Amino acid sequence: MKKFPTTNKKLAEWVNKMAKLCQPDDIVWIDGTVEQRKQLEKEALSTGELIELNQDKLPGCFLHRTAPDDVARTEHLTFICTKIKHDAGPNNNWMSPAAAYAKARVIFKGSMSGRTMYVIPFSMGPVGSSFSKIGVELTDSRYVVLNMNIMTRIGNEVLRQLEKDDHFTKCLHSKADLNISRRLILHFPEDNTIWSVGSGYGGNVLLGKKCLSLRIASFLAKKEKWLAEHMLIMGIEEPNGHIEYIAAAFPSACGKTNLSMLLPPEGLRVKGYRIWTVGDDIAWMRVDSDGSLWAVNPETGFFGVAPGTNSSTNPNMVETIKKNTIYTNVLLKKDGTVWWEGADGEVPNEGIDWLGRPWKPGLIDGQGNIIKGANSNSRFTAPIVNCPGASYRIDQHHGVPISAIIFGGKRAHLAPLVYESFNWQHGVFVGATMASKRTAAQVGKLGEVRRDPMAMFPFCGYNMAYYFAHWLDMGKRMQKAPKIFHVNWFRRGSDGKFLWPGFSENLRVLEWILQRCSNKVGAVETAIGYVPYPADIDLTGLQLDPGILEKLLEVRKQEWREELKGIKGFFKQFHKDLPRELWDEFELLQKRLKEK
Ligand code: OXD
Ligand code: MN
Repeated sequence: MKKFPTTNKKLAEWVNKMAKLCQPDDIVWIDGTVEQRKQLEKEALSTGELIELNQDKLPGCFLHRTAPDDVARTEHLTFICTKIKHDAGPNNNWMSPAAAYAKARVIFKGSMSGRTMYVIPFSMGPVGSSFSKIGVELTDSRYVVLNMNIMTRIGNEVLRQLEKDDHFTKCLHSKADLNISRRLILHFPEDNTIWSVGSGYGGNVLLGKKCLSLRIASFLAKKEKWLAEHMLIMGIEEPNGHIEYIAAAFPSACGKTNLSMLLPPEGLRVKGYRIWTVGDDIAWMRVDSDGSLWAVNPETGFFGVAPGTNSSTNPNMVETIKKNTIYTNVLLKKDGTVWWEGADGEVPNEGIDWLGRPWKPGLIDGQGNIIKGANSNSRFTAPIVNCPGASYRIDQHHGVPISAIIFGGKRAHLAPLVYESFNWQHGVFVGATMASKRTAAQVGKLGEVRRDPMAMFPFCGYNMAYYFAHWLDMGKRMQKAPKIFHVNWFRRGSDGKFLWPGFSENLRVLEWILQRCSNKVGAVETAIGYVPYPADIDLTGLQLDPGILEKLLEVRKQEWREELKGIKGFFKQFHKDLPRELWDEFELLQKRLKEK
């Protein structure tokens, strides 16, 4: 056996076994040092995996281009492989573990020949915290190593931890030939194993992120009685200096990142609010000895959507991505900086598009569509410590206490700007019936409304009916459960235009939510939950036409009666597994909607 820098026999044996399968020319252990990172960057520049950007304007920044058909998560090629199909549920594609291993083994076989296999020990969550989980990713991609270096805690400190604790998620990734017909993202929750092959897109290959921190973690969380959620975590510092923390779930590319780092609008800034970002995508939450829910962000970086990011939508992100950032599939400008649709400044008059072709504004493809400079799901990977609003509690082993949980989606009509659930059980119903428009973060038809309970539909690593039951159970474990709210920044008027300006103005809604949490304001009881009195939303400094707030807060019973049909159809696919409590909530809502 080759000499490895670990005393963990299980780890060494597994690395050897996978190397035998993939046949790399060499095996390199990632130690987390700056020297090793710099060496890998140098190699990636020489192979073309990375392109160096203008180091005066964007120090430590690089550009990467993926294969043209490898730009988003491929949910149809993503599988949960449990022994019993029913355990994966109607929400997942399923393959038996034996069939999945056999199918992927053929693709992995010899896939790393002529390449190096990198061994990345990583910790999701602060190393040694009781929240944290360790994984080891084997990959033949330097891009993956360099991204994991931003997104997670990696290297020797994790290896040392593995000498004390033998549990880790076995993550195997190979680009293979990047062929979509030989691409598979396989999860084996019962073996604590992930196999991903044939892709180089972050969501499919940074295995600590969606694969471990959501799909595998949700499975573990049910067993161990905690929550692994697709949620941002943010601290709202109130004018008196006290910080309240909230967690919020929105489907992919619906604004979690922007909300998690908003800057207060002028009218509220004078009151003294500040926002502290703990995380923008994933929350791991546990009930602590005080009976409340505490959360950590298991990641250390942002893998954010570039298009639309600018100084008015997200000024803190614009600051964050000025250094030590890896850009993927954006436009390369002549001066060695980058651009995307909706970026700051003028549209450049020339550049190299995300496919590596010369580009200028106004180019049209064969079907008459505008050719974009950046892919709609182009991304940046940036360290959270770069963020001017990064919370000082990011590394705390204990996390932060959560006062409110917010669910939301993009709904053009149905959902009002904000409403509060009646209690935890009703809140679980609100989360379980979430729906949103499909975005560019996943391959598929853009714009169609799809049900996305708790924004976890693509990420729940087991039967979602059991997941709902787990949420109901978690409510019973807490003495001080967070209140649950629903928001919709995307309601449109009869002219088709958004009624609410969104972005930093959303703090006005968060302020109401916090006031509800501390029982400072009353609310209107409606069929769907508690809705604000218009006067309780502080609109200072915001030019909103008279009557618009009332329109935003309106509960239109006829639309909700229509919605009941969609909810019923969705629930029915879980048959008798769906917790009775959710059918009870359905019937209560139906009854309330019948009343005048
Ligand atoms: C993400 C996603 O990248 O949800 O966070 O797709
Ligand atoms: Mn996400």
